[in-house]
Amino acid sequence: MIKSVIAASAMLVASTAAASVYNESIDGDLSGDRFNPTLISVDNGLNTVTMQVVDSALPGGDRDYFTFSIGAGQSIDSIVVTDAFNPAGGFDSVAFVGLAFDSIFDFDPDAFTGPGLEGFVLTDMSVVGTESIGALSGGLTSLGAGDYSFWVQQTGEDITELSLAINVVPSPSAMGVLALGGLAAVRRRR
Ligand SMILES: [Ca+2]
Ligand SMILES: [Ca+2]
Repeated sequence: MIKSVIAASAMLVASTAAASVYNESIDGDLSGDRFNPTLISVDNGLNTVTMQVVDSALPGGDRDYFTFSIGAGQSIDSIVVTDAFNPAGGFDSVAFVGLAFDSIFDFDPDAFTGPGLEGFVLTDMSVVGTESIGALSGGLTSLGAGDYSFWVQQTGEDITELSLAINVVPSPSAMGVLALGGLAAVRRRR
């Protein structure tokens, strides 16, 4: 029975998979309205969001906002900018990525002031491929149940295409409850 509990736990971990949960080239442009971000759904595993932004300082520019919820028993253990490049082949591949612990973004992107911005990264090559959860969250290493919103923009005239990979895992407490539940079941059956 202990073996089967361990096997069940291993399956839980193994069931986590990488998935593209939103890609603007397929799913359309993400919202530019910070009070109405595009709602996406994430699940355990690697959730990849791919978008393009350009020139938010001008009327024809494009900001992207999206939001999602992390459920009870889940947490985010890493956020990585997996790619950032200029599709036109220009040099400017650096965009701004900010995070709020909310389903909207109170922070005003034009005045660059206001509450709600927990942290941000600029997608230069020193950031691409590296763990950014701390920079985005004000130093946290794990983000638990709640609402989260991302704000992505580019203040240059070249398009930046970038991908974010958000890794969602069963939270340690949920794993503990699962294991304890399994052990309790073992004990009951003896
Ligand atoms: Ca976009
Ligand atoms: Ca947009």
